[in-house]
Amino acid sequence: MTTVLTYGTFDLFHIGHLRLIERLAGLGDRLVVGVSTDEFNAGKGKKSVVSYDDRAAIVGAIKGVDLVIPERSWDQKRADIVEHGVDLFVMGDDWAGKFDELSDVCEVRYLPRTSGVSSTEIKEMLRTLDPAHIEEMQAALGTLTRLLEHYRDLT
Ligand code: C2G
Repeated sequence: MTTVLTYGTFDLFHIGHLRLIERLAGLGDRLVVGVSTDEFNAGKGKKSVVSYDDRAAIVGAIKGVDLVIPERSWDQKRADIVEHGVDLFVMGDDWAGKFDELSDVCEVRYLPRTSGVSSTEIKEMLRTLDPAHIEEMQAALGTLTRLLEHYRDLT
């Protein structure tokens, strides 16, 4: 019985998250996923679009996930590994080397990320659709148009 553990925010759940979870489910018999709480994210200066309860529910419903635990702090990993009898701790390679210090209590591995998708990029796209942003763009367009008209009159 191999128990695998990982952590993440899993905000705006996308194919990159799914591909990672599918690969982790294939590496062991039991998969435990730590989902970062809204308070923990706030401490990191991050705000998720989707609440912790909903992110945890979504991750918990993914085939292959056996247990979802709240991630409340950076330093809970070692205790979680012992508490859940973890054999293999895995993160995407954007965290490469960051958790090597845990290799005295279990195997630590990093897997290649899925390229071309991230919650940050999705948020950026959503931001451009934000009415306030559209207003800003319209104001800038108005200024440009006036400038061009003024320039045309000069020439
Ligand atoms: N991921 C991936 N491919 C992507 C995006 C993310 O494989 N295109 C992986 C990340 O490498 C990570 C997991 O999906 O292992 C979750 O990513 P995030 O939700 O961005 O989580 P993060 O903010 O990195 O939180 O204590 C660790 C933190 O909780 C990690």
